[in-house]
Amino acid sequence: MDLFAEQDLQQPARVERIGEQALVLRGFALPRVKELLAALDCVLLQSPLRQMHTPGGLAMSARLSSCGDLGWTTDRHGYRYSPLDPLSSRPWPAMPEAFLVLAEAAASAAGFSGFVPDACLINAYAPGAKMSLHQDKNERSCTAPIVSISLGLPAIFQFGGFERSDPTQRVSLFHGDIVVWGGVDRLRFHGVMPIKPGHHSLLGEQRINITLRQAG
Ligand code: MD6
Ligand code: FE
Repeated sequence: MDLFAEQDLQQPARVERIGEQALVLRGFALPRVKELLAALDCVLLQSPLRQMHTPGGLAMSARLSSCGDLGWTTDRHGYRYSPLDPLSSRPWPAMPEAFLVLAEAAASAAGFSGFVPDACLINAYAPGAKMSLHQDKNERSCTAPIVSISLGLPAIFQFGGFERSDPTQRVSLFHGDIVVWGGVDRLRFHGVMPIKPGHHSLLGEQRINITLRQAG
């Protein structure tokens, strides 16, 4: 495993294994946070964060946006990837180079080489917002890795099994941490506990999660 992969500071990332093919790379994004946030601002000017509803009609508590060739949306008609932002009926903003470079480096540090994401989902959580246990299965491949970047306020991530009722591990995720998982772990149930109130020096009262995927 290349623990030094393209980090600015040539130091090994602190790695925690949470599954056979699931790793937390502590602080992996820290050297790139400035570029990430600048790129994120640019994306969100074009496709702003918005409230979405589950097919069952429930409002999601995190606000969402996307960038890349495909963006993830949900409404009364179901969950899906779409090349167009339903708010603007225009293509989603292009995937920023900074996202691509960091995601490839993180995937490769976690043992998944050649990761070229075509979809990027952005979740923004205010204190109290959460993500219920779910599986990500709208992507064409159910083994390709997902790279998940955490920014801002900390979260308690729940990482479960292959049934919703399976026990979950609770993993704290902090500003700059990256989770990468794929292969045999890819269809595990997972979620985010309600975000605790707090203030982050760069992001204020929110947590941002950026997930990069090969969806198409
Ligand atoms: C979040 N993440 O961390 C929600 N899904 O806010 C996810 O739902 C997720 O982090 C698939 C793979 C990685 C993830
Ligand atoms: Fe997910």
